[in-house]
This record gives sequence, structure tokens and C-alpha cells, in this order.
Amino acid sequence: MLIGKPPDIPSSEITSREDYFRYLSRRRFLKGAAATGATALAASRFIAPRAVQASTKLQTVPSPLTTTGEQLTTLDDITHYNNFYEFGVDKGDPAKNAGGLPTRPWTVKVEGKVAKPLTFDIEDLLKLRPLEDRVYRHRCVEAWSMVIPWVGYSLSEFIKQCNPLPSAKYVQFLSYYNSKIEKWGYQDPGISWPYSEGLRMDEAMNPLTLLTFGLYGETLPNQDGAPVRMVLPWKYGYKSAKSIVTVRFVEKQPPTTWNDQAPNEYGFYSNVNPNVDHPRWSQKTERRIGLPFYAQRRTTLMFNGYTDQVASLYNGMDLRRNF
Ligand SMILES: Nc1nc2c(c(=O)[nH]1)N[C@H]1C(S)=C(S)[C@@H](COP(=O)(O)O)O[C@H]1N2
Ligand SMILES: [Mo]
Repeated sequence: MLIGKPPDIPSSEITSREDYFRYLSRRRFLKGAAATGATALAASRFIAPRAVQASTKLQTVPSPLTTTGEQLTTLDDITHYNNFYEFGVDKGDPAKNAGGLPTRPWTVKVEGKVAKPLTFDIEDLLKLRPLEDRVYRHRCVEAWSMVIPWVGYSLSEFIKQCNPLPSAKYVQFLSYYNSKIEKWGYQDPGISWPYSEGLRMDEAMNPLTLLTFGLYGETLPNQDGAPVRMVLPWKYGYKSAKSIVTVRFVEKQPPTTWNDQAPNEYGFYSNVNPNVDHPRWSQKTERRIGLPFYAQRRTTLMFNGYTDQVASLYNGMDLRRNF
């Protein structure tokens, strides 16, 4: 597992000495070979990755749906440059504040337009289908991107177990929220929780739509949405709800958090589209996190490069709009 930083990282991003000592004192929580490898790699470069909470190795299989030919973003960046507003609004906040998220026991409730409401235990979800290694590009609406080796299976496999009724036209995802989160170390920015996202049923059934349990072959760190989240590689990152507790099948397009916050800036579909600028910035290019500054800037691709797999979902829709 590669968790070191490339040697050409800008010095501004090199971990501080305080962080290094914190890392040394916490590494006993890291498991086995991964920790040893990371320490050796870090020592060899005089750069230490920051601490990442203990994770469990997952048994995975390769996936034909993996994205090839991209340099992976390091675990260090994937776990320390996050959006998870329940735990603070700065990129480093979730790594600091999400530690208390109680990820066991964990259940996912299925409700709404289904034959019968169900509750799945996370341990059963982990065993429902073989867990696939899927590398996807990840493009945030804020115009930064990563390449992340997720672990999960197609959401469609889960939906088949839910027996949705024909009247189920959309599926809504609700994230964990507990007012105690506020006491875990941050100020609520005033969003109406829980975080809600949604998809049209055919989008939810697309094989790329990933019910995600891990990354880099191990369980998700809390800041990345443990123990289970969505990943939608052709949509802006905010569509991919983290730490899901409820999946609700509904007849009408469900309310979604960022659309509620600023409907003129964030739509429901939110497909990555370089031709439709955000009202306050261009979407033509993006900054690939973790690369040397001269190599970061790259052209944003329509549907984030997944046109072949998803364009047919939007036949007849006006792609000059993003809503
Ligand atoms: N519950 C919840 N899910 C969320 C968010 C959030 O604030 N809360 N942020 C979204 C945004 S804007 C992005 S870019 C991705 C970030 O995922 P990552 O931190 O694992 O890269 O999570 C998405 N899912
Ligand atoms: Mo985002």
C-alpha cells in the first residue's frame, strides 16, 4: 500500500514535525505490514504520512470497471483533504473531528416504496457481494480532483435485495447525523441535517454507481464516510453521500442538501460538465491533489471521462444546463 508522499511535493505540504511525533506515538494503532511499510517509506524520504485511524483489511477481487492509466492519489491526501461538513468546513477538519463517529454497530434502513421495509447490518452488507477494487476519478465541484482506489460493489446489487416497487422512481440517501457531533469539536455551519442526496432510479442502477465500503483495500477511514458511502464518479463529489444510515425509495425527486443550500449553484443531476461553469468559477479545468504544482492543472472531461458508460442516461436532456 502506497501511503508516502512523492518526493517532489511542495514543501508547504510536507507534514510538520509536530505531526510526525503525533504519528509516531499513534502508529501502534496502525496495523501490521501497512504500518511497517509506511514507516519505512516515510523514513526513507524524511517525510511522514499523517496518522490514519486503524482500518481492517478487506478481501477484494479485481473489477472490469476500474479506471486505468491514472496515478493514484496517496492515502495521506485522500484522508486529510476532505469534505464532510458534519465534522467541519475546512479540508483538514474531518480527519481531526470524525474519529468519534460510531461506525459499529451500524445498520442501513431501507424504507419508502419497497415491498417491505428492511434493515441491513453492516456486517451483512459487507458479505452481500464480492468486494471489488475500483479505481475512479473523483471530481469535486470546487474544481479539485483525485484518483481513488475504492472498494465496494455496484449499488444495483444492493437495490435488487430491497425489492423496490414500480412506483419507486428515485432513491434518496441520508447520512448519519447526531446533534452530539457538535461536541466532537466543530461549529455547525447551519446546514439542515441529515445530509441528503438522491439519484434517479436508472442512475442508481448503472453499474458504475458504487456502494463503497473501503479504499486502498481496507475499510473506509471515518473522514471518508465510514462504514458505507456512495461513489458516483461521473458526478460532482457532493452527490456521493457519506456514512449512510437510510436508503429511501421515493416517487418524486428528493430534496438534496447542496441544492437546498444554493439552488442556483448546485443542481440535482450535477454531472461533471466542463462546459457549464459554476456561477462563481470555471469548471473547464481541475487541480489534481498531491501532484507537483506544475502538473496539477488538467482539463476536466465531460462526465469526468465516463461518457461511454453514462451518457445514454441523459439522452434528450439539455447538457448546456447542469440541473
Ligand atoms: N454526509 C456527507 N457526505 C458528503 C459530504 C458532506 O459534507 N457530508 N461532502 C461531499 C463532497 S462535497 C465531496 S467532494 C465528497 C468528498 O469525499 P472525500 O472526502 O472522501 O474525498 O463527499 C461528499 N459527501
Ligand atoms: Mo465536493
